[in-house]
Amino acid sequence: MGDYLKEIREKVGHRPLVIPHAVVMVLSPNREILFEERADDGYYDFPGGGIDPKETAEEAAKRELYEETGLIADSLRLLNIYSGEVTYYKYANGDEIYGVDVVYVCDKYHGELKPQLEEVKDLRFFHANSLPQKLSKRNQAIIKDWCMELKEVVKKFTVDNEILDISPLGNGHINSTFLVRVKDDKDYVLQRINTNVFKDVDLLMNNTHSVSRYLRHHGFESLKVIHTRDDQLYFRDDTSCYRLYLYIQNTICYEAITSIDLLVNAGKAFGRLHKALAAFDAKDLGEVIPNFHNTPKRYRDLQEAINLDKLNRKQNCLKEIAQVEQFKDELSYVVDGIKDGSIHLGVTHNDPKINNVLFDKDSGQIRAVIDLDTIMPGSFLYDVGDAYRSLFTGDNEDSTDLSKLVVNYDVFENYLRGYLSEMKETLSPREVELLPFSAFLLTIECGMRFLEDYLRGDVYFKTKYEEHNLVRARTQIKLANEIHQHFDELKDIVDKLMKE
Ligand code: ADP
Ligand code: GN1
Ligand code: MG
Repeated sequence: MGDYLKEIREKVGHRPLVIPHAVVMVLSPNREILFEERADDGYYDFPGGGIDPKETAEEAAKRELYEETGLIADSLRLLNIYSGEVTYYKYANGDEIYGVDVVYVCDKYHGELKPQLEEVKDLRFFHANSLPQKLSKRNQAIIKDWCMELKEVVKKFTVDNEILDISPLGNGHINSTFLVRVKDDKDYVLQRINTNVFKDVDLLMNNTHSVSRYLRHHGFESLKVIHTRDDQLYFRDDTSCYRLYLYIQNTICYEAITSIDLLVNAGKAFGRLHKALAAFDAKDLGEVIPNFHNTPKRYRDLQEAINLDKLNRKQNCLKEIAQVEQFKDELSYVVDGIKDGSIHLGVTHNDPKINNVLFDKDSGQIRAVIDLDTIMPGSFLYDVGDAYRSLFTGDNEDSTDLSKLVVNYDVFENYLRGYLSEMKETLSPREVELLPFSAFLLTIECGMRFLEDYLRGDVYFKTKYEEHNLVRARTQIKLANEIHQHFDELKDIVDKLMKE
């Protein structure tokens, strides 16, 4: 608190004051938003503070930004001014305020991020789809207005009706996803494509567009790409690439599944997808992320990150590195099988995580498999294995209680029952043999990927806190160990289902 305010507080105590503030929303080049975790009450706030006498709002914004974060703003743009009820705040020390808050957006700045220790516990950039929970009403309103600025982007697409609302949607780890509500028409999904992950956006969009169109022509509900006004599959501005889909209405998306029917249906959906795509000409598909599920290559990438140890984080994960190490000779079974022909090279989804499947809100039936970004030539085992990784993980991907990461035999059996009902005749003997192993392989691979990203400084997956990727690596490595110890039980289930 500045001296000016301190003096006033000494005279009036805690009673509500109307105070002008200058606030700055700092954006990273990836459009992540800078928040400070307040040292007093743990709420997440934008840098900013009270405007001093004689100071302009803009001067105060720059001063506060520098004091609290060490950053120097090169330019500020006014987002909005907030006042009234929405700005009410009661500080941990009991002081009450109503603000008149002048909020700027800053995407050009320099300097090194350094939190001011008395007021700021932590400083971090957050993605729109993984914002901190503890946000004041005013900060929620600021985010809402900032999302609404995407209106200009939506207008580049063939959408004619008035845009009512734009808000973050879902929990994806890669793209930034927004629900766009429109007057008297269907909703849309706007995505800012993560070009750090998807370097070739033309190739990405051609894949997504051609696969989704193919699936729709073969009777499946699928993503519908909305074209731009100049008939492109995506819109590119100075910094970002955006695409627009129709929102698939009346659906629900789960982070974890409990009902048996949903499981059988999910397995069936991926079996059907594999079958449907068997006739799709794979030469029409580009390899969006080369070596995406090449586990031995993932292992080598991890070794490289360990050797570089760019941020000195290796010391925090020696145990996890050693755990991965013990499996290094088993990582090439699937790539070897593809090479020697004992395993098919099909067209696969490659990211069959359960939140990439939409279920009908009323009937619970599968409606659509979404997130078609990684559709590429691959092994069926990649999808089966990764589906298990995601199902066994449930909503514990971020859990620090590792005892929750266990093999669930009912999940294994019922998903596979659905999958095999479509694919039993197609799978080769080696593929059937490796079904339990695939669950292990994709889980350890995912653990290695989180660990690699932790060591490289969180450059791939969106994170919410410093050790997020390490926590995720731990859950996956624990689960991989569990699966590895229960191959016999899982094999018995496969044998039983193959005889059904
Ligand atoms: P990411 O690659 O970041 O995982 P997704 O394409 O999976 O991005 O989208 C993130 C989330 O947004 C999904 O898990 C789902 O909840 C929701 N979503 C995406 N597209 C649609 C759509 N067309 N209809 C309904 N919900 C969608
Ligand atoms: C990512 O995009 P999303 O959240 O559906 C990742 C998957 C990982 C998963 C782990 C393109 O999936 O490969 O298994 O996180 N997708 C990409 O949760 O890398
Ligand atoms: Mg997704």
